[in-house]
Amino acid sequence: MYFVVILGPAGSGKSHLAAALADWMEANQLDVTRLNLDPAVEWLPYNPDVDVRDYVNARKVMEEYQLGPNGAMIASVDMLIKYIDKIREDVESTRANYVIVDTPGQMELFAFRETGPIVLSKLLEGYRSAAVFLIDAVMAAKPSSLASSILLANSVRFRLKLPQINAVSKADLLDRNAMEEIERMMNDPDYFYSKLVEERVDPLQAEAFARLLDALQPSGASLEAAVRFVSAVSGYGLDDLYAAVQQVLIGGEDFFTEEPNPRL
Ligand SMILES: Nc1nc2c(ncn2[C@@H]2O[C@H](COP(=O)(O)OP(=O)(O)O)[C@@H](O)[C@H]2O)c(=O)[nH]1
Ligand SMILES: [Mg+2]
Repeated sequence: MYFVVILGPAGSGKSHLAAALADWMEANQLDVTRLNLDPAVEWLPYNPDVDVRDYVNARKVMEEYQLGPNGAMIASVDMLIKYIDKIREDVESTRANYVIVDTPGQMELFAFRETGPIVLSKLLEGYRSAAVFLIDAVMAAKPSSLASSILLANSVRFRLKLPQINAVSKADLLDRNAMEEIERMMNDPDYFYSKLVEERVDPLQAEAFARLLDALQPSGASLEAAVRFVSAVSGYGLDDLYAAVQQVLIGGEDFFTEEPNPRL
């Protein structure tokens, strides 16, 4: 069993991508389980095979403990710890080759608190897994918001410690030029710096960011340096994304360290 964990800020398209990727994989004769890990979601664009809401439902937690939406979400993720072994058993009993994991809409309440990463590591323990972090096309189109999205992507990676593929979602909203521009910024820190300064970001901060980007992105043609574009609406890039995921899963966790960045 292999796990593909879909991550990204609220509204970045995690649930829709989980649905589209699972459908794409099934259309290519792969066996997929859809796991919804969001206790607060009201509606999903797919039918989950395993659903945490069967164990913990944020709406009920809200009513029962008289909490607001954020409090209920925090309490719900905390409660998931109690059920994660059962959820794991439910997933294992599906005997699928791949598990697509759709994570809570409110990523900050999941990835950056104490219990979210514990829930995830208990779920994934002993299995090969890859994370896909989504950057919303709307956020990627502007240099300063692309920079903050990249910082966020790296923060999540620090927290969850999974091999991570970063992908720009909703690519159907971008034309070819916009994609090339994003690709160029992400692959060329000096160019990114100049675009940030053009946008009136403090040059010292822009320079610090460019250096960080340079240090964080493995050099050359490595898998992780490549930006991917995907669309759940048009299906654009699903084949590339699957290929990248596959490479991570087959290469295992050593994959990213095969070509260490000579600057580090
Ligand atoms: N244009 C476009 N919109 C999308 C795409 N994927 C998701 N959306 C929209 O983005 C919004 C948030 O999507 P959702 O999957 O719920 O995001 P999540 O909170 O990260 O799970 C919804 O209104 C979707 O219709 C896409 O590939 N293209
Ligand atoms: Mg969602």
